[in-house]
Amino acid sequence: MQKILIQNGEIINAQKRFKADILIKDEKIERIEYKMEAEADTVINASGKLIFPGFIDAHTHMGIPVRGTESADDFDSGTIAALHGGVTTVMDFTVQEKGESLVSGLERRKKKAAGKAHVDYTFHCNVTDLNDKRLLEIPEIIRQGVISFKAFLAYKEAGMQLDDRQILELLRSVRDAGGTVMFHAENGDLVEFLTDTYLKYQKTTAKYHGLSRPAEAEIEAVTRVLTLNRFVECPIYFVHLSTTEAAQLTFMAKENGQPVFLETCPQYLLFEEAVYEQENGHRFIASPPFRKQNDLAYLWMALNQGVMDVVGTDHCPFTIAQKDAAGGAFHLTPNGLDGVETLFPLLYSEGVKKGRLPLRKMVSLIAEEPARLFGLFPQKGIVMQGSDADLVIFNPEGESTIRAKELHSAAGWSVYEGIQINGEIESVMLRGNWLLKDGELQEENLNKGQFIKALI
Ligand code: DUC
Ligand code: ZN
Ligand code: ZN
Repeated sequence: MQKILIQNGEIINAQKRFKADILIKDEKIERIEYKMEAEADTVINASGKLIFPGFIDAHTHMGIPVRGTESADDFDSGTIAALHGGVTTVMDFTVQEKGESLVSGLERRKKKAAGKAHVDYTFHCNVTDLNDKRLLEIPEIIRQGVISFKAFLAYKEAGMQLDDRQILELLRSVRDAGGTVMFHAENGDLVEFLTDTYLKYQKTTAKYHGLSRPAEAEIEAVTRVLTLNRFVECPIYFVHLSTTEAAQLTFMAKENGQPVFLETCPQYLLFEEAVYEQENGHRFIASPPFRKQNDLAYLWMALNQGVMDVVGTDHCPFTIAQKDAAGGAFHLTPNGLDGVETLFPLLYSEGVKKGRLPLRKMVSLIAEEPARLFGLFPQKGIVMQGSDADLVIFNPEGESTIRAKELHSAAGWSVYEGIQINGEIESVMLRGNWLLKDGELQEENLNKGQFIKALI
């Protein structure tokens, strides 16, 4: 493979920023040095540019079944979107059918991504049908390079919800095997009860999506998991936290020494519940729903102060036709939004540029920390000698506006339409191959995404 030398850029890692040249060979960063003397086949001048480690979206759902339909992006369109947003690794989820083994679910998911993905990928293992046989498979899944297991405290109607005994068993088995349990934390019985109550009175508009999934559903679920886990002490990770109280509770548990890690998503930092009362509010349906202004402010503060560990997107978009198919009825509209392409642009523009998030903290949230928590560090998540040459070259000058017609999701629209963005991603490299070069997609390097094994 050819040697590439990138000169004069400023490297932004989570721990430090510095000016240095980067020499790339055989998919790896061979050397980093200030004003390097080196032979190279190609020399790139990155003067005035910021160089980030390839970003990691720790939470995507490419082509999954939701409420009778399938999320619009598969691993092809979804990772084309990812690379345009500087995301060079996506962490997606397996789908376990009723009665299916975890190993079989992982195999099927791997087949869906193989040869289609344009960025690297890993999986978290969904555990939706749990019994003793499934528990015995956990060490084998970890041997196969998948070290995180996801439990749902909601989605009873879809047969995905685990009860408390199952959660305890899962926590113990995963702890013993060296993994992490992730939680979708909403009290599914409360959600089901409130949903049925609203439906009884024909209350089906999008507003009732929020009302049927109140803050208390998240707070109770988080409290329960933290309580149960006191008896096990398995590393746990809450996905898409949306409320002040849940973030505070998890942070207190962290301070008390529980191995607990927290994620939120851009949609919970940017949208309020009032969105559901706008025209076509049902198109913004995602679970958990959006909250109140004070929650948004708290979540930004939590990012800034290190209360949150990761920002993932929960990328799970649907076309307008899919979103509208149930005539706006909240309980039938597929839940999920686009996100993977706008993860970095939104955090940079809404966070860093608005003084709500330090630049290196942003890199921690969407590169180093997800790599560390999910067993990819230092292969991924940092610009360092010996790491994979996954790089984002970013020009901080200029401004633009998010336009769905310029995005790459197959959904064809975006909840982020019209938001102002600072700077521009110029080039993106995956293991030494340019995916995007000076804004141009490099067709010859597509379909090279690989399954990356995570290590405990
Ligand atoms: N929430 C969503 O909005 N979509 C997919 C899955 C989830 O938990
Ligand atoms: Zn979820
Ligand atoms: Zn999700």
